[in-house]
Amino acid sequence: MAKLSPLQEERLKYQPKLPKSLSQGINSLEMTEGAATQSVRDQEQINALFANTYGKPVVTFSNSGSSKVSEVRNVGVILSGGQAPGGHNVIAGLYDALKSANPDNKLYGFLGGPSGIIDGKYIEFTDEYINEYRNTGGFDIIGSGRTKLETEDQFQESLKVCKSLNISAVVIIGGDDSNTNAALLAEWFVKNNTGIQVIGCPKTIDGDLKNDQIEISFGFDTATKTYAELIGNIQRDANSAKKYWHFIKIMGRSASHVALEAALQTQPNITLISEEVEAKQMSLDSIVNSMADIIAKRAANGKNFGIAIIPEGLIEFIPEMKTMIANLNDIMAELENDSSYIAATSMHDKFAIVERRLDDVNASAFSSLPAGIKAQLLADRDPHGNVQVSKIETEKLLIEMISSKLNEMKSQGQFVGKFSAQSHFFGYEGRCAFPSNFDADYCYSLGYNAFALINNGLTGYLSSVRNLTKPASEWIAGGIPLTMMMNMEKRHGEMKPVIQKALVKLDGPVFKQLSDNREDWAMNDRYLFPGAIQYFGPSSVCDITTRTLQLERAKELANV
Ligand code: FBP
Repeated sequence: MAKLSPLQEERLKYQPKLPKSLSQGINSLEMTEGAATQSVRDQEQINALFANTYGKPVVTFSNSGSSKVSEVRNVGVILSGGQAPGGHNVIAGLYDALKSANPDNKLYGFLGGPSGIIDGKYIEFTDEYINEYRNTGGFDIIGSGRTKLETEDQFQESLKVCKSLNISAVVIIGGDDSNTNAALLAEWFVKNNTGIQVIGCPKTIDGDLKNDQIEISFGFDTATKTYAELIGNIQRDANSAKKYWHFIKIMGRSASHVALEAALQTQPNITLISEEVEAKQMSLDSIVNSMADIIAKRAANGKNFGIAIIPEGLIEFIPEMKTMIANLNDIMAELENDSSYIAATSMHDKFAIVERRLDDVNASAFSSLPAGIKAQLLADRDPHGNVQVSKIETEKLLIEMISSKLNEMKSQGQFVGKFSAQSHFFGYEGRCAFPSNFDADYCYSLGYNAFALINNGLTGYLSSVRNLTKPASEWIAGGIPLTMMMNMEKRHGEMKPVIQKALVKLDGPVFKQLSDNREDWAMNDRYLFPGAIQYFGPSSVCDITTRTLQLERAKELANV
């Protein structure tokens, strides 16, 4: 084993907690089925596309008290999409459950994401191999990737690989797009009588894969605590030097859950929430004006500093930008094979081709942007057809526009103080952090539970562990059908079945906490300094969950 840091050494010894039902024996679980389910929208289309896996019931596990014999099974596992703290523990939980069910069971890890199952690149896990990765961050145990599993050829290749390893179940650990892949593969395996099961696990730091049965995706807890630590540190710096405005863009591809949670943990002066921008139809100019207004008011109070939080996905929620990007996505799908676009050597020429094809109003929104942002908008889409928002420097765009606005205000005789800004992007800093105790326990339970679903013969299900604000022993383990979370959306210019993203609810308790306080936080510095994640020490600091989970669960529990 390579030389380890002292924290690594200690974390390897941590034994993650399990829900009581799972800790009493994987072979003695009793499964209770709820009523038949429906997809969140577009029921007819989703039912037609998933004829074999649609409408299945939600299931929960309890301990039956009597142990059954478990047949020998080989299982394959895939890590898919962006890294999220705790992925290694999902695999460790899955491995421990599988070996405890029957020591002859085998777990194979497909390498480099979904492409591993197509190309037949894998490893077989052993105790020695797994043990090194317990309670560590990252996905380096087998690597990850964003290959989209959707074509007949890919499914055929996956089947060949599974047959060659005698694999009867595949676990896909991923976000909304990757679990859409899981649903498609599950349906194809049933339709073709392969006998191979597919189970998903809810991963993403973005926190947007959630519903009544999935209270939170794993990784959100650790990533938001990591960003909150960094924001707190910057707030101290800003409050010490009193000379900079810090514009901090926070990861989260689409929904603003991460920015909102980090804001509740730190109480910065300004927090933009993309969902609110869209609901209030705020244009880019109106966002700039309202931010410039706060900056000028603080300057009038002698405060030429502050903290502004910007969600990564903002640009796609600003109405004129959203319409333009939707138009642009369709055009980019066509331009992939357009010889004049491919041959254009300068960005200037590419912009001209794109502007000619965009509808008039979208062309003018596109051309109003600085060249750097335009180039970022034309960059390759991810394999699911999404703009790669992590590469769009909205924080810099806002600084530039606010700076001009403040100059304009100054020229009209208004006092605006001195505006000097620093930009930051927090994303990769949090995706591979050592999982918090919460994520370490939650992930281990999700993996363990994934095997329980397999052992009970299910396919097309997402591993679900609920009741998460209670101690782990009271968590409820079960599964929900993947089709229950699906609807039809446009991808790469075509309508496709996809898992619906959960956006920030503007009438929910989490956003309310921000909106009730933000005027106060804007002018009076109410900064909180959360500090680093603690792994050892009093439970009041080591085992706390996120504000999001606490507020959402408090509302749900009050409604029961
Ligand atoms: P997943 O949805 O796959 O979990 O990815 C989340 C995320 O971290 C987003 O927050 C971010 O926009 C994206 O991945 C960046 O991905 P990449 O590093 O592949 O560009």
